[in-house]
Amino acid sequence: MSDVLLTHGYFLFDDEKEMQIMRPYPTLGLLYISAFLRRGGFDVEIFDSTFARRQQLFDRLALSRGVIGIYTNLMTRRPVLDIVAAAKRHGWTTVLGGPESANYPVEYLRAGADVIVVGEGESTMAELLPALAARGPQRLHGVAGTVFRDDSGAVVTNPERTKIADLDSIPWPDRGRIDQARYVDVWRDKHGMGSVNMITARGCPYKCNWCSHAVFGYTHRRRSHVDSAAELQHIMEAYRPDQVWYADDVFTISHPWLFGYAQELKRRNLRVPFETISRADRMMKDGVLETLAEMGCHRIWIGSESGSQRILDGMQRGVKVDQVLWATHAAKRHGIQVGMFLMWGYPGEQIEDIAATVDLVRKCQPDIHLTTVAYPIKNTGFFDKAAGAIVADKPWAEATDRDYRIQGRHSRAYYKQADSWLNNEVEAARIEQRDPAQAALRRAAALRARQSMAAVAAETEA
Ligand code: B12
Ligand code: SF4
Repeated sequence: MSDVLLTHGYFLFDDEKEMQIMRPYPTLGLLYISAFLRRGGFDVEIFDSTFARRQQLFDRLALSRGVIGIYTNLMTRRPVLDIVAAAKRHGWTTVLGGPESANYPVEYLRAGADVIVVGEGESTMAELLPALAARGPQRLHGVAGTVFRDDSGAVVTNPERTKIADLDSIPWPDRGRIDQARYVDVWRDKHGMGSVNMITARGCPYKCNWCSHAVFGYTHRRRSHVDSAAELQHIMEAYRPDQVWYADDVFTISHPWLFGYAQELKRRNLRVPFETISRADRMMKDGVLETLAEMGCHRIWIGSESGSQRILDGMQRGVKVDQVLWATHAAKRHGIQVGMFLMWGYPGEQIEDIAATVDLVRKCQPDIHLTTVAYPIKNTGFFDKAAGAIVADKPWAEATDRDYRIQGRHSRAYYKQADSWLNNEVEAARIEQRDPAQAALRRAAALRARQSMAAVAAETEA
C-alpha cells in the first residue's frame, strides 16, 4: 500500500464547456508533491481524475484505505466533497490542499476532511504523513501549514509553513506518473499542437484585488535559467509536444530573468513555440517582445480587464489603459498573437466604463478576447469590498465562489448584451475595409445591444 494517494476533483468528461474547448493540463501542484515525496522515500500513488470517471475513483477508494491527498480549487468544491465523503466511508484519512480549501478550512473540516494544508504542499506533506501515521489526524499540533480538529473537535490552526527558498532544490513535476502523453494527444487532435504546461516561478507580488493569493501569498520566487531550461529540454525529449504553456502568473515580470533565460535556451539550441500570460506594464519594452518572439512565443495573453482607468484603479491593477494599447500593438508588431482577458461588472462599473472597454478592444484588435463577469473569491480585496452586498443563493456545499450574487449588480443577461456590443463593435472595425456592408450590420447590432443596456441601466437608476 502506498503512503499517500494523490488526486483532484476535476473530471473533464463532466465539464461540457471544457469538452468544447479541450485545453486540458495536469495539475502541477500534485505532480510537484509526488516528486518531492518520492525523492524523500515515500511511496506515492496518483489517481489523475482528468480523463477518468468519478466511479473509477470511488472503485479505487473501495480497494484499500490510507491517506488521500486532494487538490482543490474553487470550481471543484462539489466533486471534492463527494470524494471526501466516499473516502471517509471507506476509512481513508483525507488531506486537502490548494487555494480553495485554504480559503475555507473550517467548512471543509466540517464537511468531513481531516486535515487542510495551507500553502506549499511539499515539505508539509513530508512532515504530515509520518505525523499522521504516528499520532493520527487529531494530534497534529506543531505541523506547520496545517489546520485540523483536535480530540475535542476544536479547530487548530498551526503556524504558517516557511516557503521553499530555493525552487531549484525541489524536483520537477512527476509527469511520468500520469498519462502525460494523453494530454499532448488531446491537444494535438483538437488544436493541431500538442502542449505541456510548466512554471518557472511561484507567486505574484501584485495586488489586483480580485485575485487569489491563498497559496503563495504575495511572494515571488524564481527558478534559475538553467533549471527551467533543463526541464523544458526534458519535456521536449520525453513528450515531444509542439508547444509549451508557461503557466506563470506574470511570465515577463523580471526582464533580466527573461533575457537570461532566452540566452540559456539559445545556448541549448532550444526554440520551442509557447504561449503565456503577462501584464501590459511588464511588456513595455520592444526588447521584451523581441526576446519573446525569438524564444518562440506565438501567443501572449494580457490581463487587460477594463478599458476604463477608473475601474482599473479600483481593482488596484496597477496598469494604465495606454500600456495595454501599446503592449498589444507591440506584440502584434513582433508577430505574436494577442489574447485579452476582460472583466465585466466590477463594482462601480457604469455603462461609460463598458463603452471604454469596447473602445479599447476595438483599438487593440486582439486575436482573441475572453470576458468574465467578476466574481468575489474568498479572502481577496474584492470579496471584502463587496462583502455587505454578497448573497449566497445556494448552500455552501452546492455552490462555488462564482455563484455569489452581488446585490445591486446587473443580471447575467445584461452582461451577455455587453458581450454582444463588444464582439460586434470589434468585428465591425476588423472588417471595415474589406466588407463595409457587413461592418454596418455588425455596428447596428452593437448599437442595439448598447441601447438595450442603456435602457436597463436607466430603469435601475430610476
Ligand atoms: C494554470 C492555471 C489554470 C489552468 C489549469 C490547468 C492546470 N491543470 O494546471 C486553467 C487555465 C485551465 C485554469 C482555470 C481556472 N482557474 Co486557474 N490557475 C492556474 C495558475 C495560473 C497556475 C496553477 C499552477 O500550476 N500552479 C503551480 C503549482 C505548483 O501551485 P499549486 O497548484 O497551488 O500547488 C501547490 C499548493 O497549492 C499545494 N497543493 C496543491 N495541491 C495539493 C494537494 C494536497 C493534498 C496538498 C497537501 C497540497 C496541495 O502544494 C502545491 C505545491 O506547492 C493558478 C495560479 C497559481 N499561480 O497557482 C490559477 C488559479 C489556481 N486558478 C484560479 C481560477 C479562479 C481558475 C478558474 C476558476 C478561472 C475561471 N474563471 O474559469 C478556472 C477553473 C478551472 C477548473 N475547472 O478547475 C485561481 C483559484 C482560486 C481559488 N481560490 O480556487 C488561481 C489561484 C488564480 C488566482 N490567483 O486567482 N487555471
Ligand atoms: S491578476 Fe495577475 S498580476 Fe494581478 S495579482 Fe493576480 S497574478 Fe498578479
